[in-house]
Amino acid sequence: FPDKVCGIYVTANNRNIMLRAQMPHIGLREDILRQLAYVVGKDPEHATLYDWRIALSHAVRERIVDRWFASTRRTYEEGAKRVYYLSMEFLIGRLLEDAITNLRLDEAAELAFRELGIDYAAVLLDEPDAALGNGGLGRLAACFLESLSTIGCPAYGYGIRYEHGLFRQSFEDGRQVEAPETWLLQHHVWEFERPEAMFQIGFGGEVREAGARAVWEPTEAVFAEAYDTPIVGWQGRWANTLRLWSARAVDPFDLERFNLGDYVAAAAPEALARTISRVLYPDDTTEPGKELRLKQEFFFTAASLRDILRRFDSEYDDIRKLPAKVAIQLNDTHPAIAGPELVRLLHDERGLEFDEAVALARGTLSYTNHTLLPEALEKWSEGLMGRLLPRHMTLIERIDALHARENPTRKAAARANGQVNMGELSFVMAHKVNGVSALHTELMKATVFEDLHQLHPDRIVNQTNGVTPRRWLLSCNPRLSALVTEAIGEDWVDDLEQLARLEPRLSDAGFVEGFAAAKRANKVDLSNWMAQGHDLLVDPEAMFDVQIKRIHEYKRQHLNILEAIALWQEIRANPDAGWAPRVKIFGGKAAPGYVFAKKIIRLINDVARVVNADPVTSPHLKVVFLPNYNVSLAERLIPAADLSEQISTAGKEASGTGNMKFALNGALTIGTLDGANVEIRERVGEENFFLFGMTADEVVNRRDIANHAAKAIAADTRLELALKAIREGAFSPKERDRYRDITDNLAGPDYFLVCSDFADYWRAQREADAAYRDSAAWTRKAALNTARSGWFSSDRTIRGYMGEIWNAGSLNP
Ligand code: B1N
Repeated sequence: FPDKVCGIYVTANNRNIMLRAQMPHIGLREDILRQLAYVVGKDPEHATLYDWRIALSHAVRERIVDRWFASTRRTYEEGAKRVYYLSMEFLIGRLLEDAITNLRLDEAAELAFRELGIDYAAVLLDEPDAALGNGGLGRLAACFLESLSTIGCPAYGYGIRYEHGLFRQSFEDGRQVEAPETWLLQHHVWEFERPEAMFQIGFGGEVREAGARAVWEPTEAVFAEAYDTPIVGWQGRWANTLRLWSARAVDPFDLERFNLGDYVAAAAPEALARTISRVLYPDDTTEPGKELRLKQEFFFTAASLRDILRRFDSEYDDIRKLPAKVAIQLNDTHPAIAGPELVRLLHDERGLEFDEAVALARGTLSYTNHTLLPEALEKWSEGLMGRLLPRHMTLIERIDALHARENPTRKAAARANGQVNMGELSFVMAHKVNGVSALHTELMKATVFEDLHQLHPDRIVNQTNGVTPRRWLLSCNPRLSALVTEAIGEDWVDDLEQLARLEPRLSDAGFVEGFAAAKRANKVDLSNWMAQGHDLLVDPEAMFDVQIKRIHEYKRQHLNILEAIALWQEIRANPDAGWAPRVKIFGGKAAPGYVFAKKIIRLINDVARVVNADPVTSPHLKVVFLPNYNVSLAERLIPAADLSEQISTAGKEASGTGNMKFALNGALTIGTLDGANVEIRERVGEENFFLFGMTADEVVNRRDIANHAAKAIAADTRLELALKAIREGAFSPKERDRYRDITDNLAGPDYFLVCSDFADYWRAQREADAAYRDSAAWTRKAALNTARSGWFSSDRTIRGYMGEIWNAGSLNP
């Protein structure tokens, strides 16, 4: 445990704090009551769940702070290299249970609340999700932060403190309705405001040449104010910081206008400045192309770089040490402006030669690509970029010129056709570029970065994504975790490959029964929750078949619902064929402007209404779309899943991380050879994975076949009948052509090859049915999925980044 834990505290209290640091459960109940009285200001008699939650959070937070200070001190003492993870999104979800798990306070907290007569589970559930992200990219950033702390790698996450995270989703008449999410309305216990860490960030204006250097004189400016959240790792051995920036006006209030009675105009500067950190763009793999988005990107990137250099300056006096002491990871291209901005700081503001500034920046920066979808590859018009960031525009031109000088055979440039290509820019400004699964990395080399890869064959590396086992097994699935710990001890929690030691236990009937019982109990819990909260009655004996992720054509939720329709029709035609009962569960949000994805949501809801009301099929098939899918709902669903739907068009899903969470929790995957599915299948064994569909290469060839969709439909009566039912209004009798867009698309261009993959998907689903009927064999396959998923820990991924990209070490004792 870190020494000098509480050197700075008043001596009278020292002994208690010492004790608490080593044994955090000591005095927890007293601390909760103290916090309730003196921080929340409530008498236990009148405390609400909210009050108890705030009191508990403060009691837990106290126990993190000592470790947090100790970690920072250690980093300074050792002169260690720091890692900075710049990300537009951090989808952290709830923090209280995470902190309690990592400090191992669960039993003490449960006991304390039992003694107090308060429902502990309800206290935990009272916390709103911090939904500062859209999906996989943001959740990955959150898993990485937790792993960095568990490993003890000195690191900071940098992002935006959005006032409103991802919208809240509800359904009206089956349609998605978006409402603003208001996570900050309640007191956010975990953050510390840092008014002293404030930077002025400029936009627009002119560039003035001053001798060899240029001076940028922006016309508009806002303040970036820091808020820090400690992120504690497993067993509280280390804590890092998530620093989020909030925008505020430089001149918050126009008194002259106010005195003239124009109150709205008087408050306008503040409102305008604050819009920068007002809302998260609700995009996942689509490009919004909005000026405000570019402002957000520059705002948080510039503030983070200033902060990083300030911290560097406080320790070192030679800027040439920057790459040795600082590693900055760009989470996709959203912070790509870091390249030119860092060059500007080094060249314009610190007087380094341009070429040296570029070399130092490149040694410090690295870039992760998360998607190859053309619509998600960020490009900004030169007009917009030149207006908002005139100096950066010139620097990008010079970076291109330098790179062309270094590489005379180079074809493309970051600045081309009136646009700035942020992927190209990130590539040339990074010493390493990584993909997020083996397949994705190979496709990067062969497609979007083909030319640059030829020039720099050592720059692209792979780091397959991972998930934190603390949240995604230990805390979300207590039954399975307890079973695992009983079987192999608890070292698996931060050494997930230990799960392999479960394999020999598969010949032990007691263990296998325990595994099946844990899954069953999780399914009963989920059924009860769906009955109470959503008025849905499902049979926990049925197979729970789950697809939870953003709604996107390439993820093909419509393939899944087409199969449900075909199955429904087939059961109706032949109700006594001994069907394996199924509950198809969907969850996910569509970007508000993504019309087709919203149609898919409505179709699923319409199908659910019709199918669930059919007395003939209802013992065998239910369809459920749970609203407002978020991290907390994932934690509830994944432990209860039997079948994990990972059915994207091959070549389109960069990695996926939900796929890993399901396998880890003992669900079998039905999936294509896409993203990390490929690696999951390799590890869990092909006999424990339901594979279907075309490969990435076959997908490309299939598109060249004229009328590929029509041909697939003509060859498959089931598909034809399912499409016909939609077209004839079986699920929208009052508006028969409601789904014309979908059926026309599927029968026509069908770019994502839903029809071409349908027959093979159907076959794989029936194989899953047959496998599920043999429950002993199924349990064995499920347990093998858990036992062989150890490699998918984000600890492994982070160690890969530390070794291959950051050259950073761990300070954990
Ligand atoms: O990043 C995840 C991957 O597991 C997923 O396969 C991938 O789809 C996801 C623009 C994105 N790629 N690109 C985004 C998010 C927000 C935005 O505004 C693009 N998300 C992914 C983690 O590697």
